[in-house]
Order: sequence, then structure tokens, then C-alpha cells
Amino acid sequence: MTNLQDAMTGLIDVFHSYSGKEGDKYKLNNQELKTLLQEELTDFLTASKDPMVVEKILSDLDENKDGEVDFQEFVVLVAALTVACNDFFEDCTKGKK
Ligand SMILES: [Ca+2]
Ligand SMILES: [Ca+2]
Repeated sequence: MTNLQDAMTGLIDVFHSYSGKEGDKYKLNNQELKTLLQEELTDFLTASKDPMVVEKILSDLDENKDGEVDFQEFVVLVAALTVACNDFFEDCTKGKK
């Protein structure tokens, strides 16, 4: 596996390990999204002092307005965060695997 394929598979794995917890297996509801953000994007969530951040992220991401985040919508978040990381936190991927 190449690094990029590894990253893509990892992204899919992470999404499904959270989306499968409750309700629709292929979508993240509010609680699943919150757990994913808390466990996988801890630094990002800590950096944001806004207690409503999860609700805001959910409503921003939920393009088709079904109240849940599907994989396509999730990828938009990851892509946006990756760009932000690259721009502002050059060392944010150091020490993480
Ligand atoms: Ca679900
Ligand atoms: Ca949606």
C-alpha cells in the first residue's frame, strides 16, 4: 500500500467505525459525529473554544439537510481540515500515525 492509499483506507475505516454505532450504518448522526471529533480530532476540538462547534460542523456539513453526515459530506470536512493543517500547522501531523 502506498501512503495515500493507506490514508484513504484509514479515512474509510474511521468513518465506518463511528457511523456504525447507531441508526444508519452509513451516516454519522450528531452523537456519532461528536464522538468521532472528540476521539479522532482532539486537537482540533480543543483549539476551538466554541461549545457549539459540533452542532455548527454538523449543520455546515449536512448539505442534503437530512440531519446526518454521510461519507461524502465527511470527506469535505477532512479535506478542509487537511488544507488548514497544511497552511497553518506544518507540524500537526508529526508524531501521529
Ligand atoms: Ca450511524
Ligand atoms: Ca447529510
